[in-house]
Amino acid sequence: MTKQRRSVPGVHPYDGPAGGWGALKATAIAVRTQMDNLTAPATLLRTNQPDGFDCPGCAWPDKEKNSTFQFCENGAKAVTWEATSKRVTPEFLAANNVTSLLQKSDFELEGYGRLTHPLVYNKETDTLQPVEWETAFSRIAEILQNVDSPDEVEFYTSGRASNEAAYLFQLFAREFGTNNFPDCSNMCHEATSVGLPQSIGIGKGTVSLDDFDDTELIISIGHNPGTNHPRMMGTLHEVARRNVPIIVFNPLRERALERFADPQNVIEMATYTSTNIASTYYQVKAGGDAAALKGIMKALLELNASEGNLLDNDFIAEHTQGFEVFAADMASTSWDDIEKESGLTRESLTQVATLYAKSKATIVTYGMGVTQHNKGTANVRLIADLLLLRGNFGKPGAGICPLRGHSNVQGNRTVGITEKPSAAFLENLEKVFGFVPPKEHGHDAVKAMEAMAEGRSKALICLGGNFAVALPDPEKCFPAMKALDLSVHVGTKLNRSHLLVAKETYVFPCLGRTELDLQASGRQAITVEDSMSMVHASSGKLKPASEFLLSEPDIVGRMAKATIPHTKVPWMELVADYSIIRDLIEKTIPGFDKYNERIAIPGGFRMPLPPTERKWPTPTGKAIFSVFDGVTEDLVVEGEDVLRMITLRSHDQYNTTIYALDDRYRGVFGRRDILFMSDTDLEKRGLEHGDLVDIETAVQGSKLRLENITVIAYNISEGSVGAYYPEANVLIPLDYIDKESGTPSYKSLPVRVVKHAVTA
Ligand SMILES: Nc1nc2c(c(=O)[nH]1)N[C@H]1C(S)=C(S)[C@@H](COP(=O)(O)OP(=O)(O)OC[C@H]3O[C@@H](n4cnc5c(=O)[nH]c(N)nc54)[C@H](O)[C@@H]3O)O[C@H]1N2
Ligand SMILES: Nc1nc2c(c(=O)[nH]1)N[C@H]1C(S)=C(S)[C@@H](COP(=O)(O)OP(=O)(O)OC[C@H]3O[C@@H](n4cnc5c(=O)[nH]c(N)nc54)[C@H](O)[C@@H]3O)O[C@H]1N2
Ligand SMILES: [Mo]
Repeated sequence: MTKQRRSVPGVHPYDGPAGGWGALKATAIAVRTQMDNLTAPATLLRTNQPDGFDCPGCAWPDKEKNSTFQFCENGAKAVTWEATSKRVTPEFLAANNVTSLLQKSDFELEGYGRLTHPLVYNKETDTLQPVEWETAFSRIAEILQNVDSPDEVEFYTSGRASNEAAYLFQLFAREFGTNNFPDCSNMCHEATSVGLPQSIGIGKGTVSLDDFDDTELIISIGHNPGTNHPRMMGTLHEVARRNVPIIVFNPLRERALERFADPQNVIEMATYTSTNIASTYYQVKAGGDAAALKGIMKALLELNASEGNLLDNDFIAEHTQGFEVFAADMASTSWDDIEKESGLTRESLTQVATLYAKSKATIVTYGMGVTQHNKGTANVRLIADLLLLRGNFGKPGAGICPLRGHSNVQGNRTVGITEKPSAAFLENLEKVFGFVPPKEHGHDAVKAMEAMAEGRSKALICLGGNFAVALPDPEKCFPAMKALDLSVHVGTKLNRSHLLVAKETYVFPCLGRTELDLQASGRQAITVEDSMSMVHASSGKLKPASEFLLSEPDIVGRMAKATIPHTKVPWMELVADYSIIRDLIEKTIPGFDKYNERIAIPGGFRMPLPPTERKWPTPTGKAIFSVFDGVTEDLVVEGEDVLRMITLRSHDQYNTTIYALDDRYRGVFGRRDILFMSDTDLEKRGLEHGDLVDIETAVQGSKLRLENITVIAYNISEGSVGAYYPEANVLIPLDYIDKESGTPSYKSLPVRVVKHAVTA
């Protein structure tokens, strides 16, 4: 029986499947509002084509590089957003000072369009104004040369940067003398980068797209592909149509995981039908996955004890260690604790174990719902444990599939963007370039911001991104940005981090993926690595948004050349021809043999993934079972009224970039000031659908609050609530992190929700 509810402006239940005609319509709108009608079709058709550019939307790979255009609504939004005909001109910036721009929303700021000129902040007029590139570089060099220690400078990377730009950026920082590399990965899949090597020896996924053709079971935990990896929906759709079970663990009912109409499927489009995706949907509690995973494994061990032969004993004996201790921990974990913490019954978890025991090849896919918790790293190891029990590595149709974020975030790591470089890599740099790189590990994202807030770091150089808005706790981060001596931002569009100006601030506009990159040796291609470790070339064709733009490698190269007086790196030669950068990557990083030759092949090549050959680059050469202590992933806060808040991406956003104010599949339109809550939790608090509420952080010592939010009834697990990122970041303390990986726990903040006190 559906409940009679009051109507709330902008909230209308969405009953259709995800995808379908709605997705086509949304694409048409994205094109119409951002681009010139003549260039748009040709541009979109070049997305992910052999001679085209890699889609900046996400890191999901492409089935066949020579195939027809793979349709994706949110990829189209990412492309049209970059290829927009709107511009932020010097006249616009003269007429709108920084203080007034800071009053605008993130949505409005990026909506003004592409940056056209290199800019410097003028304190007197409080405006950003054009500056000559070389003037800017020499002033930046002067400031950087005068810091007390290179470790007072932070080098931030957002995962859109190409391998070539990222490699030059790390070379710049390391020759300058620091390993301070805060990056977006520190807020994203760091738990994977830290946890997986401990289990299987490498911090990357092990599946390829072909594995989805052979798999017999998919377990999907904590990711929302309908919005964030829409091209994955094509794959899941195919798998579901083969009647392969897809078991979902997610506190929210995400429509695309329930039902999807593939816009490439002519019959579904013509008949308005769709395909069910999840075979079973478990609405786990936010932060309850460790308990759920332990429950599945405990049940599997119990079934194995009674029925026998349900584990891959040969695999466990030959390839792993630590099984006995692991099994003892499962035995001593109580079903009561598992049920309470996961919100799921023993019966349900045993059903999953039964299906898992039947499957000869299983893939586990996961995203931010797993990594962004206090024990995110331990969660990732639990997923590896589950797969190890039945030998689900190194055979067709099986493996682990972390869904990466930014389109080249994985590549950035591979080419050296890490605050914890290996000794071998540093030795290679020294051998090839002849400078001595710093050995001491540097700052990750949270540590960098803490150092800035405490005045230990004085300068910040950002290769893309929106650092201060992406991190939690703006109350701490925003003043820290303003206290810097210098901030430099390389970006395509204006955002809040650019406007939180330091004593001196420069904003540099760069070429985007879609644009033609011409250097002294001719048209350049860049390379990226997708979620499945495929490295391939990308090259844009569009006329750049302005004649003053430089490419990212060019900006980094010139800044480095100006800053490091006796540099050992021939920066301008590298900028003139990116294939020389690739040669240097090949010389200093394993796995890039014949780099230039192999990217000439459409589709590129795969980076080495030893676990796919059942080789385990761990200290002992074996895959390792680990023990998750207890069942709780996050800080325990006493009190019946404490809820777990998830921060979410809407369908119309790319991280801090808000394309529009709708979240179609969740039935929210034209607004983002929403809190999703279950009927039971509304009732418990005497609240009604549509009430105004205030949210208070329930972490001890914190007074963070977010007021005037509209709470709406939603199909979300009891005890969990959801709000939009980045607005809800005001509630998350900066040090509320997974200690092992440093990742902020954006996905299960303890909060209290009270009715908004109306002041007269
Ligand atoms: N269009 C678009 N594409 C994107 C992005 C974007 O913002 N927009 N961002 C890119 C980036 S950087 C990233 S990292 C990825 C992010 O892609 P996702 O990993 O899909 O990220 P989120 O939107 O944060 O969604 C997390 C999902 O986890 C669920 N969840 C939350 N808490 C829990 C929990 O405790 N347990 C479980 N099981 N589930 C939970 C939420 O309900 C939600 O469905 O997408 C990339 N692609
Ligand atoms: N509460 C909460 N907070 C979160 C998350 C969450 O789930 N919840 N997710 C976290 C995650 S997973 C991530 S990855 C971070 C994202 O953190 P970031 O990567 O720092 O943020 P983005 O919003 O992706 O950055 C957007 C900006 O990038 C610039 N840009 C776009 N394209 C290009 C380009 O081609 N080159 C350059 N140089 N610049 C470009 C534009 O100027 C744009 O304004 O946020 C994190 N923050
Ligand atoms: Mo991310």
